[in-house]
Amino acid sequence: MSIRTARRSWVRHLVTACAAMGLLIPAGASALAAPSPAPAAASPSALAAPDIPVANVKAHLSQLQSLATANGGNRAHGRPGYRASIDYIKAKLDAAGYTTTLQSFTSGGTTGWNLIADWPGGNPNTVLMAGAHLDSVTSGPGINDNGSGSAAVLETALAVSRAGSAPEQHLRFGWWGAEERGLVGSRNYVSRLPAAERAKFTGYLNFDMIGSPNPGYFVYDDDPKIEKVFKDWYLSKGISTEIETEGDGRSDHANFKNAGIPVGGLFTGASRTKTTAQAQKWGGTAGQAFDRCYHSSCDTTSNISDTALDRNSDALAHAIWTLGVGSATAPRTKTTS
Ligand code: DTR
Ligand code: CA
Ligand code: ZN
Ligand code: ZN
Repeated sequence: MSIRTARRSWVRHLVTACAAMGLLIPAGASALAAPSPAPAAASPSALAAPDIPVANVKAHLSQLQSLATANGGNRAHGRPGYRASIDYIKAKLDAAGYTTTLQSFTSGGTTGWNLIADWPGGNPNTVLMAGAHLDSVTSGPGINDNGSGSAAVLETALAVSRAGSAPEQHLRFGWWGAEERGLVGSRNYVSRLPAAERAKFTGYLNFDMIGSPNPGYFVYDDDPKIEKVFKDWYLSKGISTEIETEGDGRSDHANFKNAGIPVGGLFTGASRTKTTAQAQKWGGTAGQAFDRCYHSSCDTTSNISDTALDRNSDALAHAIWTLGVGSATAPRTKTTS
């Protein structure tokens, strides 16, 4: 649904509702009827994010698993499984009304791609971006690392489309190539951003490993405002969090941070071991790695905590709605993507 159509349907919905409450004089009624006093203008408040159906996120993971299986068991840079992953996500976004761009680069003598998706509308001078690396290591399908982040970002982008949002800020989503080769794709993207474009970014949110099977709930502490949005959401769900300390410079947000862009994100842990204290507050198994299949062939769809994936997908959507959609009015939610 285009934004204009969505706005018209929202206005029709509003008019019908107001007429039902006697706040409008329906066409044909006596113009002399004393109209009820106009309601106090509702102060704009941030719209609540929709729930992100974890079943939808898992369906994307199943697709990524199938693409790895059909292409030598991985989705690594320079391998057919990676380009197949890009094509899958791009097709979903094109069908949902996004403006998508494939950005190519070279790493190790082979071509890689970033996929950038812009949601039409929003203030072009304020850009909020969420991203995840889509490539896996060569040794496995990379479902937690990082199908989890890629699928959650995709489903949140589809939720923006389903809601027909007319966000305050311009929303952009990105899937990076060759992260496992040293944050190559995101570095290429940031380096090609003109300074004037970089200045428009209000934030970059990174999601790399957000469904670890023995999960921790770690929040990046790079930007206090973004960090607070995530921590407050978890607090509201009664879930404690810890500051992410393992990843400085170890994922794609580093390139945005180095360019002076506020960054944040979520992480559920990799090869480090969960402590007894952490197991007491988060559940799971103390003395075991957060993800014992990190960078291994067993990083398959069986290597995911549905609870962690669901929580982090919802936290991602909450951050997008809080930081980017803002108080913009949203038309009636569509039922299909
Ligand atoms: N760079 C990720 C794994 C990783 C390890 N520590 C962190 C901390 C925060 C984000 C990601 C990571 C990878 O191997 O793809
Ligand atoms: Ca959910
Ligand atoms: Zn990795
Ligand atoms: Zn990763």
